[in-house]
Amino acid sequence: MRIWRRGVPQDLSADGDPAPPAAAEAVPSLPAPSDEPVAAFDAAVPEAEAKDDGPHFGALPPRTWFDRVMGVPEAPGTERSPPVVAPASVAGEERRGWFGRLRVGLSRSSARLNEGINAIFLRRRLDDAALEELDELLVASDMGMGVADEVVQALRRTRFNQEVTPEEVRTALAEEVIKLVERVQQPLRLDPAKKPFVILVVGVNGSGKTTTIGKLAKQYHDGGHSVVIAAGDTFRAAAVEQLQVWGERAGCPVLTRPTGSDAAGLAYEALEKARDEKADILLIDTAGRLHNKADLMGELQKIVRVLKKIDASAPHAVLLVLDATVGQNAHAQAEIFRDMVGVTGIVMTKLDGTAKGGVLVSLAEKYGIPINAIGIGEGVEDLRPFDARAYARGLVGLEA
Ligand SMILES: Nc1nc2c(ncn2[C@@H]2O[C@H](COP(=O)(O)OP(=O)(O)O)[C@@H](O)[C@H]2O)c(=O)[nH]1
Ligand SMILES: [Mg+2]
Repeated sequence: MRIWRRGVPQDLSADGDPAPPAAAEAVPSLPAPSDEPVAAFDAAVPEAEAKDDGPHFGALPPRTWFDRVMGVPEAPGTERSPPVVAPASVAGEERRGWFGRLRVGLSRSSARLNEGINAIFLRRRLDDAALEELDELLVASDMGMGVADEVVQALRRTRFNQEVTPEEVRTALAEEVIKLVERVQQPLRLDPAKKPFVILVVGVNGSGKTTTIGKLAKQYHDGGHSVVIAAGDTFRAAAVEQLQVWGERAGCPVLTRPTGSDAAGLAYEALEKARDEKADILLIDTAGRLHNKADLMGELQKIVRVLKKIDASAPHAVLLVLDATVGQNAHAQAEIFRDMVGVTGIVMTKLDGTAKGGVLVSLAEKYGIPINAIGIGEGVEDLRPFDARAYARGLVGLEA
């Protein structure tokens, strides 16, 4: 195994004494959302990962239901994130400050909702027909029937047969969304008693696992924690290279093995190494796509098993990374990974690239799994703890 530190490969055995870890009491979780930009980080993420689908172990079998849920493309290498372009109405908006950027990020979702709300409620009484149209709009926006019914009932109770403005409907909608998603607002909390605090990152291919690990590593490192990264997606060469670049930027060692190696073996060595070095945090990347569900489950469960041989309480967090652009497919993914390996929290990525940002609401309602953080872009500052109010107001296009 090789360990990469600031891009320089070193043999683990010849690594000498590690630097003492930073004070453990600093920054127990991701920084709270604020309008202050996080440490400047302007470099773009390399495109290699998006282009190179990496080697596969033999030919892929025909697509199955599992493949569709897991986002396996018709032909390898065809999956793409949609381009991140804000609609013209907000394109000029200053992209500074987290709340502003969140609002811009969610603008595809809010534009779709608002067009619908405006069309229904401009100079119109709140009658049965209008409420029915609103219900349909909300269900179509991926928010789920629960929130649709709540909003419709709340408006029926308070405003039936009165004139309502689109603005009032938006505000009522935001309040209902806040109520629903507040329950899952829960930052990823580190436990300083667990050293290292082991974070296993799972999710389908392309959901944003590697990028999220890079962002977390940089934020934790900048917050004074010592971080070790295990490049556990040994299925794709590009994933390893991508993590090495992130590790170099974050100033964190990245443990790697050649493509096709046993990921559980790597995870085991990484935990031993992180322990020896008295690292605060170990982040473990995983492959998102294997030949089938049994292979994927086998690999993830093996990783968990070997970690427990060293620390029976590890992994201390299992983060499921979900791509918001897949819409309702996120539900099936949540179910699969929850049943396969257990999930302690969700990171929802790419809320900036989709009109389906409402899926977070139905996910919260249906599964109640904590949402630890959301991603609204590819830069390190684009990952923050989930804030129910900011999200809800951004989703309907209101100021935070
Ligand atoms: N727009 C946007 N792109 C993201 C976000 N998170 C990840 N990505 C991009 O999604 C693509 C796949 O991410 P990657 O981390 O390689 O996914 P993995 O296969 O799960 O490890 C990359 O091009 C990332 O830059 C996000 O929050 N917003
Ligand atoms: Mg990856």
